[in-house]
Amino acid sequence: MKKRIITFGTYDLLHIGHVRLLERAAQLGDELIVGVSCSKLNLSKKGRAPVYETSDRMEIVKALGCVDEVFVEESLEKKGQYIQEFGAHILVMGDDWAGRFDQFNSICSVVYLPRTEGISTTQLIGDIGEMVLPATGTS
Ligand code: C2G
Repeated sequence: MKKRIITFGTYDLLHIGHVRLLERAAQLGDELIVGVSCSKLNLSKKGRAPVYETSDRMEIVKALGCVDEVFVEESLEKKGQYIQEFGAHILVMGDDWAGRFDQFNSICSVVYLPRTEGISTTQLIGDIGEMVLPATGTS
């Protein structure tokens, strides 16, 4: 039987931290399924809309060699439903969510993987903003 891994995320402005998380998740089993958070969910989680729309983020994640399937994650509360629907054996999350999804240990294994240090979409947006509009010095 194939071991199915499920993970979730927004994956906006895909960066090396995202790729490393997905590659490590894929190594835990045979098939990797990714729930891509819809823009409305991201707005409620992070207080801003993603740069890329949901369908583009899904297409980008699906194009990665380690990803087998993508679907829209509509709500954080539906995780148990998605795990069962896709027959996932392991739920993988970054350790910024450590402990938050332990209740799903009753239906699958829950694994938190360490995040890649020093990079995030929020930080990238800030860095790009500074490149476009360099901070003006006073000297
Ligand atoms: N990640 C990482 N290293 C980083 C940044 C992100 O390992 N430097 C991981 C996160 O821990 C997460 C995945 O990459 O597992 C996707 O990151 P986000 O797009 O920021 O996901 P998030 O918005 O936290 O969505 O249902 C839960 C949410 O949908 C998770």
